[in-house]
Amino acid sequence: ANLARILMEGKLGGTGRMVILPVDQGFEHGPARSFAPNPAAYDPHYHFELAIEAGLNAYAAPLGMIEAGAATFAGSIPTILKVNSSNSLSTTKDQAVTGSVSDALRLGCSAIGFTIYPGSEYQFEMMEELRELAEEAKAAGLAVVVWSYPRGPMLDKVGETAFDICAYAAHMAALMGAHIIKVKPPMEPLSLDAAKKVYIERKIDGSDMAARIRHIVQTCFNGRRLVVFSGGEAKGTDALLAEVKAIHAGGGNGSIVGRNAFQRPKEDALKLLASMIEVYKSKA
Ligand code: FBP
Repeated sequence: ANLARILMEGKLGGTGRMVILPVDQGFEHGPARSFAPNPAAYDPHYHFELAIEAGLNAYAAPLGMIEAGAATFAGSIPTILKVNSSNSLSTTKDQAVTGSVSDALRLGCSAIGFTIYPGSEYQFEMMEELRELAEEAKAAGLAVVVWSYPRGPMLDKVGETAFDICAYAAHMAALMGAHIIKVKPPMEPLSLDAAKKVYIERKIDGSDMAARIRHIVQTCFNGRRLVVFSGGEAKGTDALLAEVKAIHAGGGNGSIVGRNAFQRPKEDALKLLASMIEVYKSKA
């Protein structure tokens, strides 16, 4: 029922497509780097309002952000409690558990969100933490959203988003029982070295973004699990919409876009989100 709530909410409700607003960048990257471009975004209420006004499917954030808006916005939009977090002062590729299933239930959330870093020195601990939290969340009727971001000593910056590595990470999230899988947009690597350590031979088409997305969908149990793609650093509207069109054409389920939405003035963000929704509503 909670997964259905996310899928039925907002302007894309019932289409199988989703746009979600994630705001954990204050934790992951720091407050000024995240919110100084649009200071209204320091206020947790701003993000609830943005997601609600834009007609999004859900809003995802760490405990403090959800708590700060829960009393005012309870029941207005499905929320995803991000239950682990990293920060840019850390030198390790790991995250701390910063929320619980009982927090999610107390705050009326529809899902928990959890990051794994396949490839990191801490990947197995992260996966074990996810296993426990996902079991508890599912027993309580909550959906499980997994941010699966490859990183660690084997991978350089290019390898982290190489499409077969990205597909590998998405598949592991599906194997861990995620209902919604979140990965970065898959790229054709310029350097194959990092990727080759994992896959000796590529037998799949990665010629363009839609083909790469199609492969990610394939690895998410041939579309039996939902997969959404993050927005990344702030970029121009045209570049973002081109990516969204490729996600749609490749059969991806949608976007989970933070900085590209909350770092611009609200009116611009609402326009951008409306255009993204139009793409996902159109015939693929
Ligand atoms: P953006 O759309 O701002 O990229 O948000 C997506 C996201 O997954 C956030 O939830 C998270 O804070 C951030 O990207 C992490 O990115 P990275 O690990 O590359 O710093």
